[in-house]
This record gives sequence, structure tokens and C-alpha cells, in this order.
Amino acid sequence: MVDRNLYVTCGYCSTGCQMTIPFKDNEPPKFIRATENYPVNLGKACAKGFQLLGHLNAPDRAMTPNIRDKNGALTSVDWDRALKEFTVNFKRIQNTYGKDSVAFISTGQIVNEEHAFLGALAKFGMGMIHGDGNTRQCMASAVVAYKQSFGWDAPPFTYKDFEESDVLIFMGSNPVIAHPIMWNRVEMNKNNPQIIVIDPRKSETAQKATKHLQIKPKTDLALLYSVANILIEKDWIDKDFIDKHTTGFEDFKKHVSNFKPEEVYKELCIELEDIYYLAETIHNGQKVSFWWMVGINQGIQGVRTAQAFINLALMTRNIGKPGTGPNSITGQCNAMGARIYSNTSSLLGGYNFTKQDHREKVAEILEIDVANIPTVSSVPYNQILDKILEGEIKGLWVICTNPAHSWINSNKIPEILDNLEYLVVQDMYPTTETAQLADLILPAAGCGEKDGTFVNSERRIGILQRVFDPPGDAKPDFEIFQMVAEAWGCADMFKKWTHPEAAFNIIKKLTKGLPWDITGIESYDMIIEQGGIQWPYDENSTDLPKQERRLLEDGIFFHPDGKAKFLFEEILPAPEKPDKDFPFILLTGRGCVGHWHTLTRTGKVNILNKMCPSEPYVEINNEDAEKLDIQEGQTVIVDSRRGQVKVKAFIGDKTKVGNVFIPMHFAEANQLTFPSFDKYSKQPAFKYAAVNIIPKNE
Ligand SMILES: Nc1nc2c(c(=O)[nH]1)N[C@H]1C(S)=C(S)[C@@H](COP(=O)(O)OP(=O)(O)OC[C@H]3O[C@@H](n4cnc5c(=O)[nH]c(N)nc54)[C@H](O)[C@@H]3O)O[C@H]1N2
Ligand SMILES: Nc1nc2c(c(=O)[nH]1)N[C@H]1C(S)=C(S)[C@@H](COP(=O)(O)OP(=O)(O)OC[C@H]3O[C@@H](n4cnc5c(=O)[nH]c(N)nc54)[C@H](O)[C@@H]3O)O[C@H]1N2
Ligand code: SF4
Ligand SMILES: [Mo]
Repeated sequence: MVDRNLYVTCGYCSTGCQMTIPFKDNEPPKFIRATENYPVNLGKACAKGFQLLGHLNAPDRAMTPNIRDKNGALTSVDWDRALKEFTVNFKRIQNTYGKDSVAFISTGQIVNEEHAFLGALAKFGMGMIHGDGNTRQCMASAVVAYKQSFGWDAPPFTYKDFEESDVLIFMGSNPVIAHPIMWNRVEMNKNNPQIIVIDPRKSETAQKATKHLQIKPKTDLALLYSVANILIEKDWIDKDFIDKHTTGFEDFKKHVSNFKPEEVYKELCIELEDIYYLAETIHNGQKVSFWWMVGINQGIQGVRTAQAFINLALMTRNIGKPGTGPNSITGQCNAMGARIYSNTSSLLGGYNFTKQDHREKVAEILEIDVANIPTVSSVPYNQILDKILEGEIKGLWVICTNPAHSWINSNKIPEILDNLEYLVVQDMYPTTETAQLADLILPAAGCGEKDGTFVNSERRIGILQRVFDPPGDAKPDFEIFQMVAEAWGCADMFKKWTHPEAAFNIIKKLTKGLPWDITGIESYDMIIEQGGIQWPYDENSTDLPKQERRLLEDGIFFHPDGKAKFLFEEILPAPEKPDKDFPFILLTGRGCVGHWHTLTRTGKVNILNKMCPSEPYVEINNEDAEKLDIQEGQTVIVDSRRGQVKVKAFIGDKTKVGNVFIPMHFAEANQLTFPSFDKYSKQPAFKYAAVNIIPKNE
């Protein structure tokens, strides 16, 4: 007999599957299940979900704080000492160089309550100005695209849309690997849908598509503009909707008239008919949904490419109805929560640092002095690193991310971080590439060892309950922030933040009256009972929340005029083109269901490791391999202007001739990536660099 169940929303991808952990006689659970009636995963999970707790007792868990001595060795210390080191060093830096000389870099993988606590503590309590997160690497282009087009960062869909469409278009998205349980919903679609995948690689998702458009990398914009041109010329657009609900269409029409399919297709390296096929399929579809992911977000024109997708949905009125939408899938388990609560670019809750009335509102809800709220927003991640190089930022607090592996052109990271006077890393493991560079390591609890909430890709707030106590002296980030506040001398500001649910009840008030209002959520219990709750759900709602809800059903957008904008621009050349020395285009991304990011967690779970290649590899096309006389499994050197790496060759037809792919799970990928960024979102363009392949004779 099970005495009680605990529920944990999966701490890996943004699908947000819920796992049930049954307890009997208070014995630790022997297995965990995917929650049967949870509307996200309907009793299913991928391998990572079933192994959610598998890495918690890995031998290299950080069990105590650690400080680095002058010789570079780590010494285990107690929390009192660690907190003293933390405050003495950061305060000294702030007193010497100014408050904004200490910054933080956070994540999309801690709970909302921790996001809000960290952001409020760092900026309102400790006086920092600059703080950003790894979500810059992941979601920033989608956020900016929605904000500019709709007036609010509002992914409109619900997972039911995967089942209801009759045409699904995936662009730069590989859900078979990256969001397996979302893909499961596609497989549940009973409409025999057309599934079109736009991807330069024959990805696992492309292999399952009804049509794969294997375009040249970063030619999406030209493809989408020429499709828009066809739709307009053939009058396959909804003029009534365009007139009533959008602005900028006439200019857009003029712009795309320059993208003649007959001229564009050669540049894309697909057939002319393929462009017409895409336009016709959109036209013939009754419910067309447009899904995009980091294959788009991570480009120098990520924002405009996302908007080109949004424009297609707008002009054909595939929006606000079941099975439709321009839908940005998110990445990490709580990237969506970070968008509301991280207090980085926008002020806590989604406000604007530069507006007095916004600052007053936040101050009132948090019961703090408005003078504590900075009047400017942070510079983005890349500029935080620039400021470290330039000597303006001297102290950095890194929470739940591993930039020494994951940041673009990572060979530079040790040099950059070396410029700091003090680096604190708060992680579950002292062994990460970034923790190895830290002066102080704070031992954090992980998913399964803490309480709180995440927001998944379809805007659903899901619950995390504490199944185990963290090992040794490790603490949930929430408790670490409480201790830091105490040590810093600003605990008064957070006296009502006694535990995560108390914090939730405070921070939900920040959303009142905004498009993501969640003031109707009464308690954690309500979230559990309702199977998670999608935003918005405000306090005036009289009914219980429906399990599947979408936005924009009334066609009213969030700009003051209620209309969506058509946004577009000229296509920019790639900042680093392949040439005779570096003739290949390097793509990077997810390689395997069982691998998560920098492998600090999944890399410690045997069963997940067994599912995936254990050594770094590069995918090379058969023809290229033949030309270079490279055999399967042979070690090759991948060379770039940033550095070179040795990896194994995986030969096949997944990449096109002239393209190669290295999964980002291996640190080698970012030792080659070219540091360039989207102009608007400052998201790194991880998916385009020029490299050479040199066979190595052993
Ligand atoms: N197993 C696993 N799942 C994960 C993660 C993980 O590490 N492991 N990470 C999570 C996170 S944080 C994220 S952000 C998501 C990412 O999820 P996805 O975006 O689906 O994953 P990626 O493999 O990075 O990129 C998707 C595809 O973009 C393609 N691509 C590259 N360049 C271009 C281009 O110019 N145009 C087009 N159209 N496509 C291009 C790549 O070939 C790749 O197949 O996955 C989440 N899920
Ligand atoms: N070349 C290339 N690079 C990429 C990408 C790409 O496609 N190509 N994708 C980018 C994207 S989309 C992303 S999201 C990033 C991801 O990059 P990172 O954020 O650097 O990757 P993770 O391995 O998830 O790092 C999370 C860290 O937090 C720790 N951790 C886990 N749970 C907790 C917790 O609850 N509390 C604390 N304090 N620590 C915890 C883990 O041990 C780990 O060290 O990589 C980016 N880098
Ligand atoms: S699909 Fe994502 S959320 Fe679901 S179990 Fe797998 S990793 Fe976890
Ligand atoms: Mo991501």
C-alpha cells in the first residue's frame, strides 16, 4: 500500500511532465511513475524523466561549501565561513568599484520562487544592476519576437494543438530528441497531418516528417519571405483579419515582393516546387501550426526569422484557434518562469525598470523602499562578459548554469573569468567546468530535493515537491538565498519569504492585471489538484481553470491598439562564411534524448549514458568523408579560427555535403563556435561557424 504520493515536475526539458513518487512507510521510493492523469504527459515520460532522481547521490555531489585557497586547492568549509567569504568579498568589490561591479548569471532551471528571490536579493538587496541568465542562449529571440509583434511575450498554444492541427511545420526544432513527450502528442494526432520539417539536417524529427525541407543553414528567412510572397500573389490570405487585427501589412507586402521563389530557391538548395509546396500546404490546411525552436532563435537574425513565421500565421489567420499558432517551444524546465521572474531584462513580474510607476508597484507588493529598485535594466549576458573583460565587473555569482562549457567561443571563458576578483558558483556539483574556476562553491539541492513551481512551454504552472533532503550541507537555492540575505544584512526585506509557498503567494501578486495574471491560483494544493494551471488565471475567474487553454482567441493583441505588427528586414550576410581554409559550416545542438546540456546531471546516470554516444563526435556527410578519406569512428581534427578539437567521425547522410554537426553536450562544440549575436535579442548564434575537417592518422 502506498501511503502518499509526492509530485515532481521534471527538471529537464520545458515539456513539464509530471512524475509521481510513491511513498510507503516513509521508505524511499524504489521507482517513480509518470503521472497518469496529468494533462501534459498523460502517464508517459522520456528516459530522463524516469531517471529524474538518478543523479542526486552521485559521488561528486557538493556536500559542503568549498573555498579555493591561494594554491588553487578547494577546502571544505561550513556555511558560516562560506557566507562570510561571500559577503566580505562582494562588499569589498562594491565598495571599491561601485555597486554595479558585482553581477549574476542565472538560469532557466530553478523554480519561480528561487528566480524571484535571487533577482530581488541581488538587485534590491545587494544593489546589483547587472544580471542575466542562460535563457539568453536559448529563448531571447523568441521573447523579443513576440514582444515586438504582439506587444507581449505570449506563446499562445496549448499542447492539444499538436493533436488538432492538420498541418504542423517545425522549423529549427527537433522535438523527437529535445521534447519527446511533445512529439508524443504529435503522434496522437488523428488528422493524418502533414508534418513539414525545415532543418539543414536530417534530424530525428525530419526523418519522421511527411516532408523535409533540407535548406542551407540560415536561409530560413528567404524561404519564409518567398512563401509569404506566394500567399499574397495567389490571394491566399485573410484580408479581413489582416485589416482588423494587424498593422504594417502593406510595407511587408512590398518587402516580400522582392523574394521571388524562382530566384530564391537556388540559394536555399531546395527545389523550386518545395517552396510552392510549403505555400500550398499552408493554404490547404484547415488548422496550421508553426513551431520553432533554437535552430531559429540562435541565429544573427533569430528575431526576424521568428517574426517571419509569426507573419505567416497572421496573414493566414492561423492564430487563436485550436491546432494553430506561431508557437515558440521553450527549452529548459523553467525558461518560461525565468521570463516572468528572473528580474534581469524586465523588472520582476514583467515590468520595466525605467518606469517610475512600475518600480513603485513592485516596491509596494514586495513591501520594500522603491529607492532599492534600479532605474535601468541589466546589460545582456554577452555584455556582462565584455564588462568583465574591460574590468568594470569584478565579482560574479553564477547560479545553475555552466558557461565555461555552454557559452559561445568558450575558449575565451577562462581568460574572461580570470579577470574577476571573485567568482562564486552555486551548483549541485563542484566538478563542472565553471565551478573548477570558482573562488567559492555553494552546494545546491536539485530538482527532487526542493519545493516550488515551474512554468512549462504551454504556460502551465506545475509543482515540485521535496522528495529527498539534500545530502550533507547542500541546500535548496531558496534557503541559500535566505542565508545570503541574512549575512548581507538585508534579510528584513524578505522576512515574509519564509518558505517557497509564502514566496509564491507574494510573487503571484506581481502578475495582477498583466497578460500572465495568476492571482487566481490559491495554493500549491490547487496546482496539484488541477493538474497544473496555465497562465492567465486571475482572481476574478469564477470557474476552475480548464485543462487546455490558448491565448489570442479574440484576435486582440497586447499593443495599445490591440493589433499585431508585421515586422521584417533585409537579410544579413553570415558573419563568418566558409572559405578555402575553413570550408565547412558547423552546426551544433542536441544529440541524444539521454544527454542533457553539459552532462553534469545525465552524465552521472548509467542508463542514460548507455543510450548515447560516450565520446565527442562530429557528423560528416558520406561524400565529404569519402573525399577526405575519413573512415567511420576515425579521430579527426575540427579546426576553426577559435581553436581546434579532436573528435570521432560519425559518417552518414544526416548532414548535407559541406555541413558538419557537433552536439553541444560535449565541450568541444563551443571551442569552435563563432561569437556573433542577434541584433535585437543578443542571443548567441550557436549554429553557424566556419570550420575545417582534418583527418588524423593515428
Ligand atoms: N535531450 C535533450 N533535450 C533537450 C535539451 C538537451 O540538452 N537534451 N535541452 C533543452 C533546451 S534548453 C533547449 S533550448 C531545447 C532545444 O531544442 P531544439 O531547438 O529542438 O534542439 P537543437 O538540436 O539545438 O536545434 C534544433 C534543430 O535546429 C537545426 N538548425 C540548425 N541551424 C538551423 C537553421 O539555420 N535553420 C533551421 N531551420 N534549423 C537549423 C539543427 O539541425 C537541429 O536539428 O531542447 C531542450 N531539450
Ligand atoms: N554550441 C551550442 N551551445 C549551446 C547551445 C547550442 O545549441 N549549441 N544551446 C544553449 C542553450 S539553449 C542552453 S539552455 C545552454 C545550457 O547551458 P547550461 O545552463 O550551462 O547547461 P546545464 O548543464 O544545464 O547547466 C546547469 C548547471 O546547473 C546545475 N544545477 C542543476 N540543477 C540545479 C539547481 O537546482 N540549483 C543549482 N544551483 N544548480 C543546479 C547543474 O549541475 C549544471 O552545472 O547551452 C547553450 N549552449
Ligand atoms: S519530455 Fe522533457 S519534461 Fe518530459 S520526461 Fe522527458 S525531459 Fe522530462
Ligand atoms: Mo535552452
